[in-house]
Amino acid sequence: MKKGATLADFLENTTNLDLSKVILSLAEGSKIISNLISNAGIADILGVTGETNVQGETVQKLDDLSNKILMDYLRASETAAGYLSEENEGIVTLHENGKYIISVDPLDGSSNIDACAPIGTIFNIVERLSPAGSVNDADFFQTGNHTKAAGYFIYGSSTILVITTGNGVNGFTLNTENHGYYLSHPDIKTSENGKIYSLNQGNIEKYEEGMKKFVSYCSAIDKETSRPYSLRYIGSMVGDVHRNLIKGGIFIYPANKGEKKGKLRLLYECIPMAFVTEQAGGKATDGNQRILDLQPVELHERTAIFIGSKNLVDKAHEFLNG
Ligand code: P6P
Repeated sequence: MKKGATLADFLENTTNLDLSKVILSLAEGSKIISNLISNAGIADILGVTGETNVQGETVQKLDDLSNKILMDYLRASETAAGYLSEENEGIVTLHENGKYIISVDPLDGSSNIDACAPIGTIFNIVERLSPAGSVNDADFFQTGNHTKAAGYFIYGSSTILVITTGNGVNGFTLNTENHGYYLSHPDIKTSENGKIYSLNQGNIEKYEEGMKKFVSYCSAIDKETSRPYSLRYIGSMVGDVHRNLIKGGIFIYPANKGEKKGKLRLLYECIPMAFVTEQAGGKATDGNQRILDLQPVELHERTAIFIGSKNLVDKAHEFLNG
């Protein structure tokens, strides 16, 4: 489809009406969130609520607001049956006759809000397994291979929706004058190679030996293979993964001595990012298995993740399994 096409036109030509309504509802909610973020300092909604979420993390005011906005817009879509969020302990039934269930990180990287760094909304959409009525946890325990649509809204120097419905990846930029999403990045493909590695090197002493060797490999001087690579780490998964998707590179949040299963959540961070990355020609594993093959058994379970340029993920595996 040509640059400049609207999100609604694109969805009308690439997916079914019910799924389009869910995605357009998320898009409408993202516009409110984008505006709130841009004006946070003025509207006095920076900072924390004073509560902690199910993860034991401090809830930013904008986390809470974003979560409520997305739930309200999805409820209005009438095709969203259920909702799982980083900010909610349990699942929520939105429409008993809805067809789709949505797993969401409403505002990933929110600890960066006060620093004005890129943050984002990550979403994964599958079909419910139960016939109708209230959704149950089992509806959400589907591998990433069952994903019907996945993507993220990155609130950065511009607001961009990066989305896939299983036939490639496209980016839509929010026009801040007429508040429409327009196709700006058709058919995104990520490079098989990259010269950027993204990880919290401050944790290096907590990493297993193979990870330490991979970090040494990335930072060694070797002109033939354009090393040392550049270390770029925002501390916001959406920002780091999006930059690597566009420029090539690898993002890693490994298991470590302090976080036995890594930090990032399988259902609403790693699966959607893995689905997008694979659709763009990249790779995503937990250091061993494909992220999309992992069978979820808990709503907020975590996993290690190695995601981005295929040859960099393979190189990391060589050191992990060396
Ligand atoms: P660390 C943000 O809190 C987040 O969930 C991801 O967006 C980000 O990649 C990661 O945590 C950063 O974690 O431990 O390096 O600060």
